[in-house]
Amino acid sequence: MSKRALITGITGQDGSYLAEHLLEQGYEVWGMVRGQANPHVARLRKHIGDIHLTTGDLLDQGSLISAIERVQPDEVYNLGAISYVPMSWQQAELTAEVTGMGVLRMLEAIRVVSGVGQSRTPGPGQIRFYQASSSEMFGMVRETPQNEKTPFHPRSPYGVAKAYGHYITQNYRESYGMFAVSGILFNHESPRRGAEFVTRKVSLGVARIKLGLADELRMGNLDARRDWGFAGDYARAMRLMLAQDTPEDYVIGTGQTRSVRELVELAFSTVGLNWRDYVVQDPRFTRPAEVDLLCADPKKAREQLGWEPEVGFEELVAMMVESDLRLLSSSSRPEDEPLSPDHW
Ligand code: NAP
Ligand code: F7E
Repeated sequence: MSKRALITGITGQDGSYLAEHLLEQGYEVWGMVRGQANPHVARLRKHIGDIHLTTGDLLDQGSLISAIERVQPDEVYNLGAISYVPMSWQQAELTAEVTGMGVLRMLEAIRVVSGVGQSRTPGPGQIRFYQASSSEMFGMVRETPQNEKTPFHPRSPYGVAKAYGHYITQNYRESYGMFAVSGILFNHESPRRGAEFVTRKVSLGVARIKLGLADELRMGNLDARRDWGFAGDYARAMRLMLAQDTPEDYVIGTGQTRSVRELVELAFSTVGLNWRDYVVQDPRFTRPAEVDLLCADPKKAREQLGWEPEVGFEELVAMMVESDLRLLSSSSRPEDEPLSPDHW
């Protein structure tokens, strides 16, 4: 019998890679999608055919219970979130509801449908739960590199909401014996990354300039440092966490940190241009509070999961720039089509 997985956030970057990976592993894959005529669903169907869909919204407890009742999953991957950090200052309450409270709602849906409570603990065939936690929880870091024991100091409403999701996941594991794990993932990118995030903004910007469609790229803080990996590698880690005998939390990252300046320099150099001729610093893209430095210590994942990233930073940046050059050169792209994450 193949395993059945339910993925929230399946229309996002990670949802697509995880769905592909689980299909390769022989899973029956279900995605939870929200909204009426959500345009992201058509894109998903076009690229990943062999999935089942059910409706639900992390803001709506009843819809999550219905989704779990309908799908009867072996595993739930909770990837749904408002994930763009700057938006979390503009819509802090919504971010808390979706990114934070949404985790509690999904855990409750699993608990209620499974009939788990203080007097009844989960059995061997219980639903396993993965929470998409984030290195943004480390925020103003207390130590470098960051591991599973590093204390949190989130710097945005997004980071605070993710910290709540992390702790409530741990709490349901400890309170009810649920198989619930929190994957603390550092930044991971791909040609499917949303255009608002810095790597994709840069790869699209470089491609536009190279093709003569733009003559500058406006950026925020070039000094911030991140541990950037490839999203496809991180999807493998999610499944491995749920395949262990006991539920534990894991840090997933490459262990290398680069500045936004290094990212920009490398991306321009892949097309033979000097970034200094095109990049303009614009205070509109700086944040009320910044996370200056992130760098993972993925030792536990390496030793216990056998997980290693396969795509390095240089390969990742080249992959993204080449993909955007092809995308922008494509004659089939209508002139008025927005350059959004819709372009996979
Ligand atoms: P993403 O591309 O922004 O995708 C977010 C997904 O959440 C979309 O599928 C979106 O669906 C869904 N969503 C938004 N509001 C929802 C709601 N109210 N109910 C249900 N679903 C909702 O994010 P990603 O990069 O794939 O990241 C996946 C998860 O990992 C997120 O939780 C993110 O916070 C976390 N994470 C990401 C990174 C990273 O570097 N990528 C690192 C650490 C953690 P619609 O199509 O309906 O909008
Ligand atoms: O910013 C700096 C910016 O928006 C990275 C999400 O997936 O990863 C992501 O969050 C850095 C920041 O990602 C621009 O100030 C400079 O220091 O790509 P980003 P993020 O905020 O790190 C974590 C792990 C998540 O969990 C999140 O969901 O780049 N930066 N100039 C800029 N960033 C953007 N977006 N745009 C700029 O122009």
